[in-house]
Amino acid sequence: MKTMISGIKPSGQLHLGSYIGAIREFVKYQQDYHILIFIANLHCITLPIEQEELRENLRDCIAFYLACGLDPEQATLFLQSDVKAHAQLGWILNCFTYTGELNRMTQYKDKVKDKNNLITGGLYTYPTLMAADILLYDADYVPVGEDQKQHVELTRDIAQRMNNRFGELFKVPDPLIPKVGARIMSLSNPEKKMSKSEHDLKGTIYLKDDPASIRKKIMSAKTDTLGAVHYDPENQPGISNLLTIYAALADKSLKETEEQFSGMQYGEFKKQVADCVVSTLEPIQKRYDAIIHSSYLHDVLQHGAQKVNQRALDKLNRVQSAVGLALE
Ligand code: ATP
Ligand code: LTN
Repeated sequence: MKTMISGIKPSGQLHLGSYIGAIREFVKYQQDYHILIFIANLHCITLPIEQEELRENLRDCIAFYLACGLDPEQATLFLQSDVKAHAQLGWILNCFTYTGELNRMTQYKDKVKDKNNLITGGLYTYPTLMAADILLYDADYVPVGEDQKQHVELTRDIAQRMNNRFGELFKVPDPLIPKVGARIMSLSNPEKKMSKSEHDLKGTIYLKDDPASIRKKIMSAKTDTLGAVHYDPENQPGISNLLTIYAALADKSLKETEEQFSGMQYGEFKKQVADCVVSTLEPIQKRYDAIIHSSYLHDVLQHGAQKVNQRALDKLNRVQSAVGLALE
């Protein structure tokens, strides 16, 4: 069975983009792959965050993983910082990555551009920690949204570089990007990615939003004056984004979805998209409410970390030894 690994960095509230681009994909794959899904908590402190907020986000993240359908019997779910080898391998990989490579990371460049951000060393070297997350487990595939593709490509470069120098140390992983929904855009500004870090309340559908707010956000989503429901991200980014959301959630192709709504008024189209989002999120929220305060969340994470700890440690030891860090 092939191995897959992915994680979410819950530095804010999870949203429809996190669900469509990531969590839903994890759920789809869990039966057919040996899948490891973690909470990337070490990545959450790369930008300032209050400790109370972070703690709440971690709890939410594991609760949403489960509420969205990840099954701890099939998928291994754990908290990144519970498996100490991530940070340790991250350090080693840091020393085999060039600053020129880190300077090219678009996510980093975007964060630097925002003058409100304090830029830490952690933010800069974040991609090497992500590479460690992946390479520790010899993952074949990394299911991620479009924005993370560049980080997986850097991971491949680091793995190949170290393999060339030290022999076959790491499996070189492939990114796995969803065909539909790899980049859900903001509803209020469809030129920008729906994101938890932008504080774009009107443009972001949070997984915790109640049905009335979801409907309100979708009904007031920015569209255009062309008056035709077409998939044309360049000229009709708002409509194309709504089509993508519907297609992804209804498990249909974009072409089929476009045909389904062709000739419909924008108001009616939006109403149907809203119905689809609400009917997807409502059962998830019910399951979330039922588990959010339970100690089951702890148990799942503890069990997950126990399952992977030794494997991660073995890999770390092998790398340390190959690099010359251990006595013979
Ligand atoms: P954000 O910008 O919201 O902080 P992120 O990409 O930096 O998000 P995560 O929340 O950790 O960080 O992303 C988790 C996964 O969800 C990643 O695979 C990412 O590619 C995917 N993802 C995030 N936002 C979207 C989106 N708007 N559309 C599709 N996939 C997304
Ligand atoms: N960088 C990712 C989260 C993340 C991740 C990973 C995803 C951290 N480590 C390893 C896949 C594999 C993000 O911001 N979305």
